[in-house]
Amino acid sequence: MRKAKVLTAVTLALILTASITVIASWDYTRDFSDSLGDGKCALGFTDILAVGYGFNVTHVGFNITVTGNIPLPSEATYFYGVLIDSDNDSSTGLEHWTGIGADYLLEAYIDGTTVSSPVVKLYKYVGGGSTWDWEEAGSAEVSASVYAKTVLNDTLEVVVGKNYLTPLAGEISFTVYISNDTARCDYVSVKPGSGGPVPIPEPALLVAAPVIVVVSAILLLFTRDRL
Ligand SMILES: [Ca+2]
Ligand SMILES: [Ca+2]
Repeated sequence: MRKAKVLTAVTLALILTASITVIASWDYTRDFSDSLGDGKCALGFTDILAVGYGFNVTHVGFNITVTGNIPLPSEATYFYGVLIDSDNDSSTGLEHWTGIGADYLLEAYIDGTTVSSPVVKLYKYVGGGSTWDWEEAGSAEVSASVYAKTVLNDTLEVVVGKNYLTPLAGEISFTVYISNDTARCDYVSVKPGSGGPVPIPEPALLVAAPVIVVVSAILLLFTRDRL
């Protein structure tokens, strides 16, 4: 009987643990539009039409919708970056000219080698505030994908694990850009006065809650077994 109770507790724990793994949909989303035709590079897929932001319990995602189709692979190298002011403090991180203090850079790129999906990495700012100095932040649970937003226009989605953005305020600002080796093609900044900042929950509390449920369930079953 005791063995059966333990097995039940483990099974319950596995079920509850599975419920807090990554999910594909977002709990919160916001969309921000951008002008058509204001891109500084010649190709349509470097002109941003809209930027999307979303989060769920574990991850944060940014969508970049462009004019036309994003080529995979691309003949030239293009960067799709998100500068993230994770503490929503413009005096920390890179003092970016869009007015945010970027603590992290989530950047994807396409070139002649990116056949199935863009390559994406998370970088932490390590400079003194005015120089472009970044250090790669491990795996950071990042991913990037391209999908057809409409028949004509593609969207590139980049995702990062929320726990890798520290310190993390209750709100964040960010700047999305597309660039190549020689020019900044287009950008959108979401910050105070420009549609932002946007909310983001503290990750520790959200992750801790289901864990507490699992531990409580196990303790309850063991306690009942002894009664
Ligand atoms: Ca644009
Ligand atoms: Ca900052």
